[in-house]
Amino acid sequence: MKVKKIQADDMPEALVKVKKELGKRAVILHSREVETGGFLGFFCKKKLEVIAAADPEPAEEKYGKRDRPVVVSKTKNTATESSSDGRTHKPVTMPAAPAPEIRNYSDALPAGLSRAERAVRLMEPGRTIKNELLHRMTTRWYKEDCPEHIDSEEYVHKALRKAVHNDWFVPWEEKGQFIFLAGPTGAGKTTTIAKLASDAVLAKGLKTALITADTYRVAAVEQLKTYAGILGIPIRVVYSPEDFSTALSELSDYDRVYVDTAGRNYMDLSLVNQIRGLTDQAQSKELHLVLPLTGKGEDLTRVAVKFSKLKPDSVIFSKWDETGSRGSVLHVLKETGLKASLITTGQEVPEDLMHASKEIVIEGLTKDGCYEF
Ligand SMILES: Nc1nc2c(ncn2[C@@H]2O[C@H](COP(=O)(O)OP(=O)(O)OP(=O)(O)O)[C@@H](O)[C@H]2O)c(=O)[nH]1
Ligand SMILES: [Mg+2]
Repeated sequence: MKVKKIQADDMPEALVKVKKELGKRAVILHSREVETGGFLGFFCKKKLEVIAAADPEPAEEKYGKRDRPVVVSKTKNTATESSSDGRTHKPVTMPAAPAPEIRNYSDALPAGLSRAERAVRLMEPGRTIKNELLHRMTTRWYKEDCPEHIDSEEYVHKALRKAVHNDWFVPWEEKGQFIFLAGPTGAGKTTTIAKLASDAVLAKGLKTALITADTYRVAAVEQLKTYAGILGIPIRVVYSPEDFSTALSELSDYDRVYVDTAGRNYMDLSLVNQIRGLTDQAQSKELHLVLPLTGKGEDLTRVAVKFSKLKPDSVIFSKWDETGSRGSVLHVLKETGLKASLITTGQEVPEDLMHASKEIVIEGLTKDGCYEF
């Protein structure tokens, strides 16, 4: 028996490599996540390590025969070089016409599982979560004795329910008097403040005011003034930390003061610190990061990591309606440990706003035309 240790980014890629290196009769004995590379414990990459084994193929089977069976064994979370776990494995017929080079992972999976794999890929949840979902689905498929037909949508849902945690979300409570929104340029900060202020004034009847520290764009001040005018609430425009201090004392008897900040490149730490210069002045306060889902998951995560220096109370994900790849939500929450509170779903003030939760996010990842199973 030939035994090989193979590393891959995820289970579908591992299956392809195993098939290529050991043939279609190969058996996966164990799999586990390992960290590779890096320097002094930094910059490590997560990989899936798979131990696979195969008996040499009989000479007459080496070339040409179509529809030959492949046997995939149960995967485990610990890696040892021991041989088979003693279980009898049900053979699975693989698709016809094996190409000399397998170009697509999906070729190595039954149709239902490859549909599920494609759905996960299109969500763009980032590599760690994608691998976790694929691992959960392939392990389940194997545990269920490798059925030829599966309900892809149910597979994806169940894997998501296990991978996404309730404690990645926090309720939107507004315990602070001064509520700051910050985030990259064009994220939807001002529009979201208008939605929140409308709710405070019209639904809750709170004494509400606005502050804008976004004086970089002439139109930005006008935009917030328009909303303040419609709601009949005061607005203060601040050009410096001193102005801000004055505005804080002038508005000290208001129940809620929403503070709009200028869109910034939060990859630049000095800009993050400028926001701190404002938030440090307020006693009862909250700070929320607005991240647009139209951005790439990796970029949003980088911004969130820099911004987490300010210990934001939550993340508001905006522009939910503008993308079919909402996996960035999972990417950011998993990688940063920040919690999601709200999701904005359009330009309409005040209605296009909803509370974030595990259920809403899972539905949003798989429904609304994001993926047709
Ligand atoms: N589709 C969609 N558009 C949104 C959403 N939120 C905001 N927008 C739009 O996005 C654009 C930018 O929104 P703003 O609220 O001005 O964004 P901002 O973060 O304040 O922008 P800057 O102040 O320039 O950094 C506007 O055209 C908004 O109407 C949303 O949830 N969905
Ligand atoms: Mg703005």
